[in-house]
Amino acid sequence: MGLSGSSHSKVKQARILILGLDDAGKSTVLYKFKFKEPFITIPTVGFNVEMIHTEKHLQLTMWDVGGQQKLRSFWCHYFENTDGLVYVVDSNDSKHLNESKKEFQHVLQNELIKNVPVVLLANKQDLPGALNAEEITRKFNMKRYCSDRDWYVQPCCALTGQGLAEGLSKVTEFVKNCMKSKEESLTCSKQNVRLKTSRKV
Ligand SMILES: Nc1nc2c(ncn2[C@@H]2O[C@H](COP(=O)(O)OP(=O)(O)O)[C@@H](O)[C@H]2O)c(=O)[nH]1
Ligand SMILES: [Mg+2]
Repeated sequence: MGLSGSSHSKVKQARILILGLDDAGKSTVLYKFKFKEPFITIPTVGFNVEMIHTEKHLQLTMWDVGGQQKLRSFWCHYFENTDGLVYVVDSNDSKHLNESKKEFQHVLQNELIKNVPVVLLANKQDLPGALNAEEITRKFNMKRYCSDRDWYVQPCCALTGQGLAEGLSKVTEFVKNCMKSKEESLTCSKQNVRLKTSRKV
């Protein structure tokens, strides 16, 4: 998380990672966030990255990283300094839900992702077999695996954009909370340093 711009316009930057299995809809989500238009995606090899302003003083850099099995071992190279995780699930793909859950839990266990807030997008709600948000919450054991962080499960359809604005505003809210508590703990530790130094004198 950093600051940029002149002293008049301090824009806070946050780094958001979009992960999930291949075909879950990550790139569709990213481009719908960015352009609000339907977008034809091709399988992502490597990553896509876009800057998105959700508020005047907050810019999200969103990284959409390829989710094919052979690419998943590269996910961890993107973990450092992550301020928020968007995990995209194809709620209609019952065959791959367990695999998606396993990858999700693997990510959460990483030390670099500790306490990072999560918005899980239960995507493809337009399809008839899609599990709803409650079912996905239960299936992904969110209460247990995300007990150390802010989390939210948002049902959506990335093709039409339904539910995405709510998902993005949750990401923004969580990131702002995190920034606030980091700033508070920084102020706290500065005060402690000042106290310790003044005691020495
Ligand atoms: N029916 C439906 N299809 C979707 C939705 N979101 C994405 N798709 C389709 O799912 C496929 C994979 O999407 P893509 O964004 O490339 O997935 P990625 O591999 O996770 O980046 C594409 O054919 C998309 O058009 C959705 O909400 N509903
Ligand atoms: Mg993609």
